[in-house]
Amino acid sequence: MEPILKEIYQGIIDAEQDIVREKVQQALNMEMEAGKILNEAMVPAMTEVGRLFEDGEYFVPEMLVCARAMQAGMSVLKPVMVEQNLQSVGRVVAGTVKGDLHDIGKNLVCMMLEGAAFEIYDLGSDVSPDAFVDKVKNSDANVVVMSALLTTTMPNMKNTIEALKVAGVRDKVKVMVGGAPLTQKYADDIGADGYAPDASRAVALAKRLVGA
Ligand code: B12
Repeated sequence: MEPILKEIYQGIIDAEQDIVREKVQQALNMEMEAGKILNEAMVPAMTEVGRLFEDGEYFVPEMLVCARAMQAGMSVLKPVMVEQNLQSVGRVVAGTVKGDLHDIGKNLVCMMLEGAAFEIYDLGSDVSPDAFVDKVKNSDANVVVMSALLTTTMPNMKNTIEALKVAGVRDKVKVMVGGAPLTQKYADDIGADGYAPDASRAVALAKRLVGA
C-alpha cells in the first residue's frame, strides 16, 4: 500500500478524525483518484475494524469513533466525487432500514449515485417502512435504495416492500437492496428489483434499472 494510503487506513483504525481528514486531502492534492483512496484505504480499514470487533479487541465505542473517522474522510471526498451540472438521470429515496444505525455503506452508495447524476433524498438511518412510503408518495422518486447491516434488520426490507405495495406505489419505483449480510438470493426472495455487493456496482445497477 502506498504510504499515504497506509496513513489513511491506520488513521481510521486509530479513530484519528483530524489525521484522516488531513491525509485524504493530501492524497487528493497529490492527484490520487478519490475511488482509489476509498477502495484501497478507507473501505479495507472499516473491514479491519469489523475484524477487531469480532476478535473482541474493539467494542462498540471503538467501532463508533472509527466510523466517525471514516465519515470525516468521506466528507472530504464527497465534493470531489459529486460532479456538478450533470442532468439528473433518476431520483433516489435512500435509507438504512428500521432498527439499523449503520449508515456508512448507505452514505457511500448515495455519494457514488450523486456522482453519477442521480438526485438523492436521503432519509438517514433507522427509517421505518412508513417513512419510505411517505417519501415515495410525496416525491418524483423512481428508485428506492435500502441498506441493512444486521441480520436482525434485514426483514425490514421485506416489510418496506410490502408497505410500498399496500400504499399502491410499488410500481412507481425500482427497489435496490444492499449491505454486508445481503445476497442476490435474499433480494430475489423479498421481491427487490436488484442487489449489488458494493457502491460502484450499485451505480451500474441503478443506471440499468432506470434505463440510463
Ligand atoms: C461501524 C460499525 C458499527 C457502527 C456504525 C456507525 C455508522 N454510522 O454506520 C456502530 C458502532 C454504531 C455499530 C453498532 C452496532 N453494530 Co456494527 N458494525 C460496524 C462495522 C465495523 C463496519 C460497518 C461498515 O461501515 N462497513 C463499511 C461499509 C462501507 O460497508 P457496507 O456497510 O457493507 O456497505 C457496502 C456494501 O454492503 C454496499 N451497500 C451498502 N448498502 C447498500 C445499499 C444498496 C441498495 C446497495 C446496492 C449496496 C449497498 O455498498 C457499500 C460500499 O461498498 C461492521 C463490521 C463489518 N465488517 O461490516 C459491524 C457490524 C455490522 N455490526 C454488528 C453489530 C452486532 C452491531 C451492534 C448490534 C453491536 C451492539 N452489540 O450494540 C450495533 C447495532 C446498532 C444498530 N441498531 O444498528 C455486526 C452485525 C452482525 C450481524 N450478522 O448482524 C457486524 C457485522 C460486526 C460483527 N462482525 O459482529 N456498528
